[in-house]
Amino acid sequence: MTTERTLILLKPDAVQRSLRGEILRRIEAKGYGIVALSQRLATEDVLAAHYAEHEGKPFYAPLVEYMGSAPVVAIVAEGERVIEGFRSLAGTTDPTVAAPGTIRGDLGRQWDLPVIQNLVHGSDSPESAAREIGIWFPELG
Ligand code: IDP
Ligand code: MG
Repeated sequence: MTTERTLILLKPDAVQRSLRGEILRRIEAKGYGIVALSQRLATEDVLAAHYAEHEGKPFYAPLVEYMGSAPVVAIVAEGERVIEGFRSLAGTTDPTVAAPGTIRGDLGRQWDLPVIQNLVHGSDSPESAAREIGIWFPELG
């Protein structure tokens, strides 16, 4: 068994639309554990570190602006292959084409903006997870 951890963010649109409970329900129903959870207004420094891989892309500035525009909920979840498993629960990046049954496919809708408001972030590899958990929850490092 490969128990691992991932960093999940409930983005500002999820918080503003009161979808925290619905999204957490899906994470818990899948059987993942919640190791840490906190709602906060992310600083520009945290967002710049978190999204460093996207610097220079056309959606980078609107992405950082959107993520800092209202509180997010940062979560560390744990479980067998949770990194891959949460990405599967979340669905593909664009909610319009994300499969029904996924968080983005069932609940996401805003795509016609400079940045895709797609409710959640999930780490995409063990290396990203370790790096992102260090940014959002340095005390867990
Ligand atoms: P992911 O969240 O599915 O891993 P990434 O490619 O890592 O997708 O992009 C990070 C975030 O940047 C996305 O979740 C979305 O909010 C935004 N984004 C990605 N690609 C685009 C785009 O082409 N236009 C606008 N926003 C985008
Ligand atoms: Mg990504």
